[in-house]
This record gives sequence, structure tokens and C-alpha cells, in this order.
Amino acid sequence: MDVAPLLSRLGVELPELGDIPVTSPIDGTPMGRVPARDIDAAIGRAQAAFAAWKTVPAPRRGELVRRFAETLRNHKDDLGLLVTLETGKILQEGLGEVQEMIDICDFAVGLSRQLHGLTIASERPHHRLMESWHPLGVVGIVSAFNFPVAVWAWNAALALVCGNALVWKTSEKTPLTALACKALFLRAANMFGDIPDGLCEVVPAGRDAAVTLADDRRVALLSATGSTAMGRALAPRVAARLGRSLLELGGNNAAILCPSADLDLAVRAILFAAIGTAGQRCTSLRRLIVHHEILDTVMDRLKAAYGRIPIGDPRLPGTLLGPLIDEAAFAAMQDSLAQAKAEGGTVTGGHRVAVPGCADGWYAAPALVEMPTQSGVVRRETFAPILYVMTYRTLDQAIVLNNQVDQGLSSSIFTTDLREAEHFLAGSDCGIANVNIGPSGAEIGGAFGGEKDSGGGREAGSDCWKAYMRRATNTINAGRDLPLAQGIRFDL
Ligand code: UN1
Repeated sequence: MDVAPLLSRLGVELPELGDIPVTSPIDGTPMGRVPARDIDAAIGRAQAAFAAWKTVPAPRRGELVRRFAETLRNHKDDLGLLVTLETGKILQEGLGEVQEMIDICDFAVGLSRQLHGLTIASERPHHRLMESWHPLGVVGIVSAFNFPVAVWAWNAALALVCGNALVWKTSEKTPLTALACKALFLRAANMFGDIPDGLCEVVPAGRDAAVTLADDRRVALLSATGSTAMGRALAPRVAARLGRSLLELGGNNAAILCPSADLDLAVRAILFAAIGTAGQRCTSLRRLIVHHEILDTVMDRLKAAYGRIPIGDPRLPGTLLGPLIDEAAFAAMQDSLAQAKAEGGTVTGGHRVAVPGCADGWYAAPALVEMPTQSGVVRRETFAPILYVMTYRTLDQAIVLNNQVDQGLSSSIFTTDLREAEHFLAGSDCGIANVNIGPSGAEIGGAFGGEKDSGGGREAGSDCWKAYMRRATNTINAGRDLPLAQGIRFDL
């Protein structure tokens, strides 16, 4: 696989001797070696850049992000293909990821003129209270292999318009897409004019670099996406220095399938949510909670659909399921399926699939697993296309099952009954709760994130920008007297 022409169109030049080898999960072929970079020095450069960038007016900062979105639009096909080559997700999803970057940039551009604070009535005459929002500092971003560019862009676009500098620790599995983002960003910066060096640092590196970001007081906010274990390792370190963290961790997302559901629509939604990105989204559908009266019909339809899923090279049009990221991911899938059987589950699918020309890729048939109860393996997140199916009798039971896991990222219900839908929306304990669509594939306009072991952070749209700024409360006295709050008298 000669990726040099593609990389060169994206502005990435790799040295002969890099430290981090990159292979494509599609067929195991080497794609190049990426030089490791020192994160400590990167934090220093970003800190210096922050001092200059925070003084640039926010709408002008938005102009840089607008240019970046324009550059992304011009390179959407190339960057989308690179995402596919590096992650193994199908081309439609590679392109979708770049579109998600463009969307958040557009959102951030609008936001750059709307970083509003409140004015608040004062209890004192001739006084005024207001809130003002100020740039925070260096924002550290830790991203995962499964969304190597979109999740960075959620953070980067907002952080930049909010006046911050970025240090991005990429996944070691996907450094090329990160270097491409940096190169495209620099092109946008050139069109924009003068930007301070170090505004957008990109550091392909391993876990140690994430720990450095967590420990370093110069990093005002650490925004980390990854496993719950990663969040548990990093969050206490940030907390120990009273820093801020924004965590987007694992999910174990359920869908409740009610008797009144539109099954044609539901089956399509389930396929995308459970099999899309080879089950490697934090929002992937992992648990299907089906009303017992419709179980047989639903299983028949799902088994028929699962048997027809085109598995293969994710670059080919028509493929819906590409490879897992690596052998370890396949092994974890097999472990979970073995455990499911031991816990009384009936497994259909899940075996390795040979794909012509891709002998070294780890392709697996998607697995449907009927489970008698929500036992240990079901309560654990396995990053693979495994869908556990359980039954319920009353909606309250179904909502208990939905909530009875440690994670609380996303959830959904399929019903045409308004009361059931509303009851579920009030009852789900997740950060995302949907009706008649699956738990994955969120738009950027809403706040994205979840509760409990999912980390509690919120990223992307709505008012999530506030996490990237510090709030000051200002009290202004325009009078000639000094009345004290709470009516306190303090006269000499
Ligand atoms: C992730 O898997 O970390 O809602 C992010 C979704 C995508 C983002 C997933 N927009 O599935």
C-alpha cells in the first residue's frame, strides 16, 4: 500500500526513520514510521502561544477555524480515505468523520461571536453583576484510535475560538491522520495570517505522554477520550493538582425494543449502531432489551440481516463491516464470546472471516448473543461487534436493565407509544437518550458525553464551550456610596 502520494496531498512528509510504526488494519501493511515528539517541550510552546492567542478577539479566532473548515472541505476525500486506511472503518464512515470535523468548526465559528455571559440584578443600588468568560490556557487533548480526528476537532475547534492553545496526544495507532490534521491546520493558518508558533501541538506518543499532560500544572484542562481504565488512571492525577478534566470514557449502550416499534426502522437502526465502525464506537449498541412477545420475530429478522452483512475491505463500496483495529481486539472479542457462553448465552456469528487480499486483517463476523440475564460479560464494554439480546416484560424492568450497568453514555428506545417514549427519556440515566434512532451517530449540535463510568464530561455542541473558558463574576459599582452586600455595616 503506497500511501506516500495521499500523505503528500495532505501535506505530510515522513522521515525515513520514524519511531512509531504504523500499519493498516485493513491488511496489515506498513504505512510508514512517525517520529515521536517530546510532550514537555510541546506544552512549553503551547503555553507561550496561549499568551499571544488569548489577546486575539474571539471573532477573529473564529476566522482561523473558518479557514480550517474550508481546508477540510477541500481535502475531505483524502482525509476520509486516510481515516479509513488507518482505522479500518468503511469509507462512508471515514468521510463522515471528516464531515463531523467540518460541522464542529462551523459551529465554533458561530460561537466565536456568542461567548455570552449573563448580567445579574444586584441587591445594591447603582451596582451591576455580570459574568465574563476568559480563555483558560493550554488544553491537553488525548484521543482514541476509533475517532482519530473528529473527537480532536470537537475539542480543538471550541478550545481555539475560546482563546486556548492545544497539545494533542494522539493514539499511537493513528498518528498519520493526526499529522494530516496538523498539516491542514497550518495551511489554514497560512491563509489566516500570523498565528503564534505552538498554538496547535501534535504529539504522537504512548501512555506516558498522557500522564505528563495529567500531571503538568501548565495544562489547564485535560480532555481525554478512551477507556474507563484510562480515565481512572488520569483523572486522580489531574485532580491532585486541582486541574480540570473533561472525560469521555466507555459506554455500554442499550436499546429497548417495544411491541409497538416500527421493526423495519428498528432493524436498520440496530444494524448501524451495533455493526457500524465494527462495534468500536463508544456509542455502539451493545445491549438489546426486547419485549418478550416479539423476541422470536426480532431474532429471525436480525439473524437474517446479520447473515447478509457485507464484510470486507472497507475501501470497497458496499462493504458495511471492516476489520477490527488489531489482533488484540479480535482476541478480546473471542474472550467475551467464550465468557458469554459460559454464562448461558447462545452465540451466533463472531468467528474470524477471511477476506481476499487482506490475510493479515482481523475481520470478524458480527455476533448476536442471546443472554438469559444481564450477567458479568454483558455489563462489560467489549470494543467489538457483539450484540447481547435480553428480554423484558414491563417497561420499568427494561429501564432498570438499561441503567443497571456501570457505564451511562448512550441509550435508546424504539416505540410508537408516546407515553413509553417519555417514560424512558425520564428514566434513562445516560447522557444521551434517543427515541427511534440507535444510541450512536450523534450530531455535533448537542452535548455529547455520559454519566457514571462514562466520565461525566460533555463535549461538542450546546453550551459545552464553557468547559474551555474560565468564568469571572464581576460586580461594578457606579454609585458614590459603598453599600455592603447582606446589609453589613462596617463604618469607622
Ligand atoms: C466515540 O466513539 O468516541 O455519536 C465518539 C457518535 C459519533 C461520535 C462517537 N458522533 O457515535
